Amino acid sequence: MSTPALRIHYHPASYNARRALAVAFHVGAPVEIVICDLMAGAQGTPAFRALNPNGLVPVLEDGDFVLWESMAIAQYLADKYPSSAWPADARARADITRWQAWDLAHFGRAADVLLFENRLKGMFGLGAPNEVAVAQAEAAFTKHAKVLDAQLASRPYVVGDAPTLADFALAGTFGSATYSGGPVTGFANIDRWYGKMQALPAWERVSKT
Ligand SMILES: N[C@@H](CCC(=O)N[C@@H](CS)C(=O)NCC(=O)O)C(=O)O
Repeated sequence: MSTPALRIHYHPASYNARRALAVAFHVGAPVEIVICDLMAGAQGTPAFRALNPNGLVPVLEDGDFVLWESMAIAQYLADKYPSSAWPADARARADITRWQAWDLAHFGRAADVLLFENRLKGMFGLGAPNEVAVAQAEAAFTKHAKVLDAQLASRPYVVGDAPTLADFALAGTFGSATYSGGPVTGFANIDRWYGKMQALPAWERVSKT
């Protein structure tokens, strides 16, 4: 019997999809990429909504197992294809999960407001950015980036000496904030770390996918 296909529904404009795909490449998961054309509304079709009722990418299919949410996909692939990106040690895993949770609750929330206000509104004809929302998100992003910058002052990656799922999650968010014109400058440790993340073969491969 042949191994069921491992498919990731992806769009290059989605930083959530890109960070999940970067983990797939980094851990060596043999993923087949299925482009979900967000610009043409493919995420709204009944076939796609049967996979993800939220109508969002990324979605992973592993045979009859369907998984959405980029962090869950990254973790599933990292469990399936073991590597230093998801060490077996309980404390290391808790530390990685801490930063993923922090991204979802704080850092990524601020970055998502900037993405919506500064980029997506213009792209989809939704009007001018709300200046109050932008100012609040910039202040929140700066506050959180200081925390990340301090964490990276004494270590090359967020949790130790090698890139982990925490780095892939946070670098995705940081890249999104850069694209949105967020307040990303002035963080020397983040700059050094983000440069190393961008130079990873998996990250480079995603930037061409
Ligand atoms: N929390 C989700 C967010 C997924 C998400 O927001 N995907 C966006 C692209 S970054 C999307 O598919 N947007 C399509 C739409 O809003 O119609 C994850 O981490 O996977």
